[in-house]
Amino acid sequence: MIAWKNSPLPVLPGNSPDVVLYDTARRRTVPVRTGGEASIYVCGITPYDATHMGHASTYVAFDLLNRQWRDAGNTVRYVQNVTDVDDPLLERANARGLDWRTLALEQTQLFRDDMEALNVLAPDHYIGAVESVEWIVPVVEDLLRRGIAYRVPGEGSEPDGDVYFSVDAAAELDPEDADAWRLGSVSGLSPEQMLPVFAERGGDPQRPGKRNALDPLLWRVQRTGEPFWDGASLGAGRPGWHIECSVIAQRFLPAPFTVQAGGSDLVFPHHEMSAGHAYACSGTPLARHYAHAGMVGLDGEKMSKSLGNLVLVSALRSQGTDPAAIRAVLLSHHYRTDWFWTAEQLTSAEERLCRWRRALPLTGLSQAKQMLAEVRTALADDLDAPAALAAVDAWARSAAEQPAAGTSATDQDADGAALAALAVDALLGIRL
Ligand code: 5CA
Ligand code: ZN
Repeated sequence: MIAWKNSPLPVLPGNSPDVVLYDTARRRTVPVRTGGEASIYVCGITPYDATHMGHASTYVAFDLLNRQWRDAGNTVRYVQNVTDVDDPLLERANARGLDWRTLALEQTQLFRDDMEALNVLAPDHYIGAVESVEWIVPVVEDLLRRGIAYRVPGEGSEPDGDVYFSVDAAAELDPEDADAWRLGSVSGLSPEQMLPVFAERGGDPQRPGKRNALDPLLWRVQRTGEPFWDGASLGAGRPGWHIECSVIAQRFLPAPFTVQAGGSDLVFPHHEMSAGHAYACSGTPLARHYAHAGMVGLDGEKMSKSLGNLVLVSALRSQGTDPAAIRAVLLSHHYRTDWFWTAEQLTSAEERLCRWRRALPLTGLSQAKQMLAEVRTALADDLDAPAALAAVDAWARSAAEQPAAGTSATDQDADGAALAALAVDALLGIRL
């Protein structure tokens, strides 16, 4: 698939320090060592009701990491998927009387437009689940051959032949390997804690014939009325969700890549199982680090397509809201906290951008340099965007109180304005 368009990323004088990041799998903040080559996979949308503030917040969070890495002198490889075939997409398409492909294309385009407006740097590879089916089939065949996957017999309305991943077989692959995947490696949850979450997030613990209730689906054989693909020896069908991201990430990124990312609703089972699949396939961990963004809610509930309590980026844009102000609201919360969207936050963000824009012609070079250094320090500390915004606020106050430029502006002052604008653009993705 094609991604969206990037506006050029400004290059700043000097470099950011290396980032420390909270790693979900280690349950602490760790230095991220990239050796100059960073790589990230951010789980993409299921395109049936595109870009609410929760999605936007997650993509802006990891866009900060992308920008921080680049400013620290890294090359960055960035991959994102689109879950363009899945149960909820098929259900929504049926409800709207649309072909599922039409709905997916329409919503994916809306998402691209929103990402471009929010100034999120585009991934290098933007890959649909549909595009990945032919890569997934041989991987599932191999897992079956090696006894890490198994077929479940049909029962009731379920046909014969769905393929499941054996979490127990995968966990026993190499008892000597300290980096081996075990159930819980990513989420740190016990099986008792996993069970209810698994059932909530697309798993089927009750399916008869499974070896372990937590085994996830790898291949769903064809059902009447559902889309299907040639599965070679697996039979016609479609892939499970976790294997999709696992295979796409392994195909386009090094093994292991630097950071597997997404919202915190993906820690378990999605990232746990994607990591398990990758280790079972390659004997190498999927990623070095796992990073997760907090959940955005509205009126006391998690914002979600299934609940329908959505504030859409596209709806605000069509009402004339400045996308930079939306971005400023998202950045005013630390990426790991859960928070609720309110209209008042948008008003405050608009006022904040006005103050920054008014300060620009007044700043001196040294004030801009100090702001740049403080923003870099804040972002390197687990992407502390609220601290970065506070640094820009302090700069704007000091420029307004002690204007360096004005009636007798010097070249230096013009350089200060240019540097301040570049810093806010390159590091925070906000154009003044
Ligand atoms: N297609 C899968 C990932 S492979 C998926 O979860 N799609 S999604 O459309 O439901 O979500 C897209 C991204 O937004 C995911 O990274 C998800 O974790 C994140 N996300 C979803 N809802 C919220 C929310 N309320 N707050 C923050 N992030 C969210
Ligand atoms: Zn994913």
